[in-house]
Amino acid sequence: MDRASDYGSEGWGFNSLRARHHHMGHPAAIQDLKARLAGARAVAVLTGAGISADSGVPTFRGADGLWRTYRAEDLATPEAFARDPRLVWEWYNWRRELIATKSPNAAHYALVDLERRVERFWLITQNVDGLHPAGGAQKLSEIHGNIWKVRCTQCGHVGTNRAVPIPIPPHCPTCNGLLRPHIVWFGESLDPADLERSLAAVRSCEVLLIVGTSGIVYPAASFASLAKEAGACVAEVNLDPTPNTQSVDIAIQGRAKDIVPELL
Ligand code: BJW
Ligand code: ZN
Repeated sequence: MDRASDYGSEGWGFNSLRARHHHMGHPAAIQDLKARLAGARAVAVLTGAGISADSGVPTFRGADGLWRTYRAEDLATPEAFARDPRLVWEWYNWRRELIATKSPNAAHYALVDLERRVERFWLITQNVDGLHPAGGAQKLSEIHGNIWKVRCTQCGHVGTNRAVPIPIPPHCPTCNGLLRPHIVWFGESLDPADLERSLAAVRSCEVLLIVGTSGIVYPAASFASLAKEAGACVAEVNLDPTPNTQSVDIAIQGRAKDIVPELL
């Protein structure tokens, strides 16, 4: 048996190319995605904590995601805040202090380049750290809110507050009510306008690029399949496999700050 028939020359090339697209930062996958992004007139991007991990911000479900002994699921709920607003604010003060020292990285900046290059572009971020806007992103929805914004539990007033640490408990400048972070906690609805804008982008894009999210928190977790159903090419950049990895068209394993700039 000669070498060609050994491997089955026909199927081998195709299958290996598809398989390679699921391998670690392989040049073929990067080139394929790069070409698709260059040719696309409508691009949507979904980011999660992984893109900010490269700026030194801990992820939620990583080993460094714990504060004291609490998980995000224990603190990021309206029930936790009602029970112990001081505890929840102490957690946010810890994170505000940490995030205040961090800056956008090459991946955040590369996405700003993409925003300027693509005719119809929308960035959907689950991150509340504000590093996308800090890097210059303009066409974006921060669907889980922003850690530098506060909202009054009495009158609903929303304001920016960059105090680090914020005096606990913080009070509303207009009605003196208790302030809470302007962040979407588990069991709370996303802002309807943000959600609409994001769904429209996901349903009408040619390419959906998903960067650094574990893909388990809804509704963002449904965006990959929505885009796929609408006929988009769906690509994922992540350090590790996720529930999306097997179903996306292009999966690239690697660090956001290394891979995303290479896509432009
Ligand atoms: C790298 C990297 C590097 C690392 N480079 N990559 C059952 C079914 C369906 C839905 C539900 C359900 N049970 C409950 C729900 C609803 C719930 C939900 O989805 N729960 C799931 C856990 C199951 N969702 C909600 O409640 C949402 N609201 C809603 O659905 O309203 C309607 C409704 C209400 C009630 C019931 C049902 C429906 C609201 C969700 C709000 C989430 N908010 C949080 C907390 C904010 C607190 C704060 O930040 O202060 O937002 S949760 C937390 O997770 C945070 C994040 O934005 C979000 C996503 O996490 P992310 O970004 O993916 O981070 P990680 O850490 O999970 O992953 C990091 C990834 O990066 C990893 O994959 C790494 O490999 C990778 N990585 N380094 C590239 N260098
Ligand atoms: Zn108020």
